Amino acid sequence: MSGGLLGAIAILKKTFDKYAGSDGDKGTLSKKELTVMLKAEIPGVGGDKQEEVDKFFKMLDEDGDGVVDFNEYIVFVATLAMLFNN
Ligand SMILES: [Ca+2]
Repeated sequence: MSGGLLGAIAILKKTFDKYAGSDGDKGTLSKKELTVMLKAEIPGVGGDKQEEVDKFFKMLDEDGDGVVDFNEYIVFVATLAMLFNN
């Protein structure tokens, strides 16, 4: 799988796995993992400020269970895509 839309999806999954696997449950992003991901992948969105990270985390963690799973992450990526489209 490379290039095109499927390639993009594979990259999204790989990116999630890379950060989600750094501590605890490999299927979810903790707030710490999300912070690292924001800083590395989307510099300039406020990953340096704890309140910005908290805001992002709250936005991503739709079911409020304290971790971001793959579905919640994909919703976030789709939201980013919509922002870029405007
Ligand atoms: Ca969640």
